[in-house]
Amino acid sequence: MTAIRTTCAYCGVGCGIAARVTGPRRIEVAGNPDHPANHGRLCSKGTWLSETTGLEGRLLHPMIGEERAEWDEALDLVAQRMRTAVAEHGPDSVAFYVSGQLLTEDYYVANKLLKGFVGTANIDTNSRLCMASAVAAHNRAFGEDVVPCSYEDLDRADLILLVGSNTAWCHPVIWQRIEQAREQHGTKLVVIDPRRTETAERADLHVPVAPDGDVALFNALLAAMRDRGMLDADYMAKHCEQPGGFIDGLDVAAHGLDPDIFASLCDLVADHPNMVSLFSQGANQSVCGADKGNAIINLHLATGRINRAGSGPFSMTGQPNAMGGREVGGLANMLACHLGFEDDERAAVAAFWNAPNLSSGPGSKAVEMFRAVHQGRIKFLWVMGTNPAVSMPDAGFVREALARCETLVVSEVIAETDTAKLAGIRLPALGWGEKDGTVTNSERRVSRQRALLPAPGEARADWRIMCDVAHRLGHGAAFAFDHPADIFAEYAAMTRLSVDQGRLLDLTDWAGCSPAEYDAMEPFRWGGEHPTAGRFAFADGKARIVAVQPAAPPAVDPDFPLRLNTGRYRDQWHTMTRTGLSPKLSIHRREPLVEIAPADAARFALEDGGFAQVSTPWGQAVYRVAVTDGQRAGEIFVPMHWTDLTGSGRTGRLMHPAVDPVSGQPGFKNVAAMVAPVTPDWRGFLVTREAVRPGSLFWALARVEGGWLTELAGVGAVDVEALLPQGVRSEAADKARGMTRIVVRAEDGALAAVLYLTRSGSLPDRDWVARQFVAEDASATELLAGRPAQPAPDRGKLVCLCLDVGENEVRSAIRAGCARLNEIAERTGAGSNCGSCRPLIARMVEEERVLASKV
Ligand SMILES: Nc1nc2c(c(=O)[nH]1)N[C@H]1C(S)=C(S)[C@@H](COP(=O)(O)OP(=O)(O)OC[C@H]3O[C@@H](n4cnc5c(=O)[nH]c(N)nc54)[C@H](O)[C@@H]3O)O[C@H]1N2
Ligand SMILES: Nc1nc2c(c(=O)[nH]1)N[C@H]1C(S)=C(S)[C@@H](COP(=O)(O)OP(=O)(O)OC[C@H]3O[C@@H](n4cnc5c(=O)[nH]c(N)nc54)[C@H](O)[C@@H]3O)O[C@H]1N2
Ligand code: SF4
Ligand SMILES: [Mo]
Repeated sequence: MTAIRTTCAYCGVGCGIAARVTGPRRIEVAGNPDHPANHGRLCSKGTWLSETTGLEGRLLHPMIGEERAEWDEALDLVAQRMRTAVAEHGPDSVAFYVSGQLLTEDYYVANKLLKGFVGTANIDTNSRLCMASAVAAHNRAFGEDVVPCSYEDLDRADLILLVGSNTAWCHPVIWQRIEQAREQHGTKLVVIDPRRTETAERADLHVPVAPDGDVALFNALLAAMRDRGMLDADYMAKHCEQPGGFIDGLDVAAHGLDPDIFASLCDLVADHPNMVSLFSQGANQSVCGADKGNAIINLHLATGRINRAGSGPFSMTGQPNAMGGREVGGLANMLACHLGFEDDERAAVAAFWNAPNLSSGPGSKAVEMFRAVHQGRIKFLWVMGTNPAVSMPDAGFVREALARCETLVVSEVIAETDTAKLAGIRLPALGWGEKDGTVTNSERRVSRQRALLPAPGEARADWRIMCDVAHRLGHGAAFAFDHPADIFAEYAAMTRLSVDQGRLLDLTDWAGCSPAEYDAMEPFRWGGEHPTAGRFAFADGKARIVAVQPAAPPAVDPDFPLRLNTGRYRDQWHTMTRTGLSPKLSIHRREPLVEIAPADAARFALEDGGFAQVSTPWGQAVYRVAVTDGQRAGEIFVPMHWTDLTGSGRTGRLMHPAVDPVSGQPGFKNVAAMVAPVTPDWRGFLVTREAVRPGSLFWALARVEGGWLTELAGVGAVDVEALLPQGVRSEAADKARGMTRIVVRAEDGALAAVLYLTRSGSLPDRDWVARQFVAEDASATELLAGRPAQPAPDRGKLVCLCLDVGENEVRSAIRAGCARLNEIAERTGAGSNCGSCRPLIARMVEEERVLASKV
């Protein structure tokens, strides 16, 4: 069995994978030691890709409404609807909403078709929700959307600032690289985040910035460096344009932080000229996200900490191909190859594509686009590789827009996503492990994704589906691609236009590459380690320091006095359509929590482990309560992952649609909100073979081995019949405690469901019940009792997914004297494979140290 080298499906780190096919739809995944992005490392999500290549839930055939259709019929209908919309309402009545999870080849075709041939720039991408502010900041500072750093800079930096990034969870392999630099090189780490995340816990300094306080903070930091004589006047004179008086006018006292913390931050920054600032959604997803990006970049420019080893402002990309999408013009305000809508750039693009109909100017950005759909101005919308019914702000409104759209086409790998359920036409796409193409990671490194498995059902590559429609629209000649290599070869040739315009994006070495060369492609990085080292992309070759000023904080609404922050869990990916199918990845967090400070929990009468409704002017959602001192009073945090199909904690419905005026990116991290306790009459959980959606006051669906675990709580009578499948039931009830336990067996004796409900008592250990569900010798008596007859040693919650190590085993090792992560790994195995649990183990070491010191 030879390994096939490919790239991970998930985040923008872009880890190389060596995968082996071990059976029908079965693969084994390992890190590729030769890939420069990860040198063999993978996090939990990459490691457990093997649990997501089955056919469960897949969309395998084109569907028109609820009817299965032939490809020809579906494609004819898509083309006809597009043609009619254009003929009756003009090209701007057509829109595509695409994704940083498409491959570069898909993205290139989507953009060429819509902007070049349909004649509208109404193509935007979920990167608008993700990277748009960083793009805007790059354009303003560098004259082009270029990341001026590389991963090697992390190995050489003496100080790393993480701004608005939960790196240990969201870019875990970058995190491991940072950990290695700290061990080997003594690199210092600062985390700037309102929450004390697992990332922040591990830092030398955690700076608990106020929500959206980053511009004030970085401006004050710049003023402090000015006062300490740390600015690099020489560098600025040679390489920067700056607005007169901007730096001189900055106020060092305006940081809004505890003065001691600010002083420590200034000392660290002053003492370590080799500094990298990594930033992600705490910076980008803000109504002042572009200004945050420029505030960070300004500090680097003014101190000359850029374009040299170990230094620079480094925007991390979220999705696997957020960067590739930006390169081929996935955003509504760009053309392909980093070109804009200036006359000469438009003319160059029109000539290269031989495009009769190139759009004359920018199209609608995501939030505007869905507004136009809602108002009926957009009649035809094609969504590919994204789930806007969940992930767009004000998702309730977006659902309404999708439901009323005359023609909604969705290209998906999964049959029933929240968005796909609203589509009139569904087209089955090839997924990760089935498709071929390229992705570009955070450091501009282009890598191949390669097919491992045959196409399931009738699924087709996204680029192929669009080319088939282009043919039907009469544009066959411009879309005569037979292989993704043909598309890549054309795109690479097109980067000549970028070079001609003085831009840095240059893939011309790959122009006209053959399919054989494409197949053999090794990961390569455009622009080298520091692409802006020679010059910046403005005509004068200089960068721009941008005069950014902090915006006034929003007025406090007495009805919604809290600031709601949202983000990610370590082992779930966005709307959970794929990671939600993996039992391993579902262990870490099985339900959505509202994290709240102890003082606020007291103030709003919330109990740890109870339930709370979070409301905003836009909607409501119900979560389990987690009281934590990682959260500051006045601020709460919820995950973005749960949807109408997976539970009551549907965060997208809570988000305001306010956007950054420059970038159009929504402010997902700072929404006015309120919490209130929810007191159900009963609560419980259910394990079933098929997913059940109780729709009760609180519920959350999680994958377990062999089935699904549903947490639920509600008021009034429990509709047990609606929850349980057919079969032979045994039941135990304890009226006094209002306890009901039901075990259902199928005709053949196999366990079909287990339900536990209680009004006031405690509930059995979920992990134990879930294990019984797949155990050969599961005993109904034990299940009804809610515990094993012979209690096994309690292993505690599973910590290490790879080596199957529980919390209590880890704690015993610590108590037996293991203090370093490597010792614990050697002793128990925990943290020795993917390493995603290492920050959690580090937290336990710290907790045990505190406990021991109290004795
Ligand atoms: N496990 C996992 N990994 C992922 C993803 C996933 O879904 N799951 N998605 C990928 C994608 S597409 C993306 S974009 C990235 C996102 O990666 P991250 O940006 O690291 O993730 P988030 O959790 O969205 O937000 C990061 C942090 O910003 C903080 N923050 C909130 N407001 C502010 C503020 O005003 N200032 C500052 N400085 N910080 C603030 C939040 O408290 C949060 O801890 O992750 C990628 N990796
Ligand atoms: N509240 C809140 N909301 C947020 C964020 C936040 O931090 N807070 N973050 C925002 C950010 S940064 C992002 S990136 C977005 C992500 O939000 P989405 O892009 O909506 O989330 P995903 O679940 O990744 O959706 C990808 C969809 O594409 C499908 N898919 C997978 N592979 C393929 C393929 O090859 N072809 C096709 N056609 N389909 C495929 C998947 O099944 C899935 O339904 O969410 C944004 N929304
Ligand atoms: S860090 Fe994890 S999710 Fe991101 S690319 Fe690497 S293995 Fe995949
Ligand atoms: Mo993202």
